[in-house]
Amino acid sequence: MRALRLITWGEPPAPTQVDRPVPHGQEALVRVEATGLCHSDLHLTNAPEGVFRYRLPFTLGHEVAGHVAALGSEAEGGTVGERVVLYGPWGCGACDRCAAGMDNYCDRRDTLAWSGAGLGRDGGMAEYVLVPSVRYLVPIGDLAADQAAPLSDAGLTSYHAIAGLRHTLEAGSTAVVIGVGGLGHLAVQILRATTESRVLAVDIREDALALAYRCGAHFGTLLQADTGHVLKARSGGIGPDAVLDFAGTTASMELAASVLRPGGALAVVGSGGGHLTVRKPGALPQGLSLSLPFWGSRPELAEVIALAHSGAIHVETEQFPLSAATEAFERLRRGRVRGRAVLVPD
Ligand code: FEH
Ligand code: ZN
Ligand code: ZN
Repeated sequence: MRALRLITWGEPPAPTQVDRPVPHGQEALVRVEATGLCHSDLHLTNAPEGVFRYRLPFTLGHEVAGHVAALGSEAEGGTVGERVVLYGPWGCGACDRCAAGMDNYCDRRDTLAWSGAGLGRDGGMAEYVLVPSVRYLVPIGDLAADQAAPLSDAGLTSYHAIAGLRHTLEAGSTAVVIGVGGLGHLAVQILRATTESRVLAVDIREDALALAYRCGAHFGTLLQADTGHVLKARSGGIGPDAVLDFAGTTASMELAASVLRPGGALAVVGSGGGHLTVRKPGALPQGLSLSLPFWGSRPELAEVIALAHSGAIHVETEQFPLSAATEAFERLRRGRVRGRAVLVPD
């Protein structure tokens, strides 16, 4: 079968022919229908040796939807033909966190040479993907694959980040989304669907602000010198109750800290490599809650899929055939993807 594999650190992934996997024991084999492309895939393919603890080679793709093609003899549940999305974080499978479906916060993560499908283990930028257990599969019913796949990472990560600051999102509150890309545009929709907050969006691109409005943002503004004043004014002059930073740069974090209301919450989701100084006494708002959310739990993924089934969230996607993955990577690298890029095996 065809697979896009990371073979050498620092080199682009290579289209490769590999044997179609055969599931044994509790494993399940999924026929891939769509796999989302994530900024983490860019980080992976740019990284020199030693940045990630993963063993090469492996197939990329950690945001995967398809249908069950075969089951190992000891698979507990699962049905051949069932349409599913992969719960992407794969932990040790034995600690309390993994037992609770929170592989994203596995207690033994630092001992593992992988983070999940396409992250040290073979992923879904291929015709088939082998999954260690059906517990990593979430049914999607008749949801389109290009909708379901991004929900397993972009959607789940946004949903989990919002869950961590929901305590600030009461009626009359204001939430700011910095960065309206693959994750941010879903965060806007999830906020509108699950809170009564006023939602303000910030981005550097006009077309991203247009997407934010289509997703239900009450207001959008380009990132510029007076953005802090604009956001404060748009949040009753007292500042937003919560900021979701999908950029994660020093500028975005400092903007968030400069506008947040005392007792507010900042979730830094983007891996922009920025930093924020925490000092007391210091410039950060009193009572600030800071979170660095990572992916989400399996139960949360089922909740995201249910939200999509309810029609509350829709993923803006740009589809590419798997054979055009190089173009998709380049478009993402240049910030020229609207919403989420999705690769479809051709
Ligand atoms: C995965 C592995 C490592 C870093 C970041 C990620 C995210 O893309 C998962 O959402
Ligand atoms: Zn990702
Ligand atoms: Zn674990």
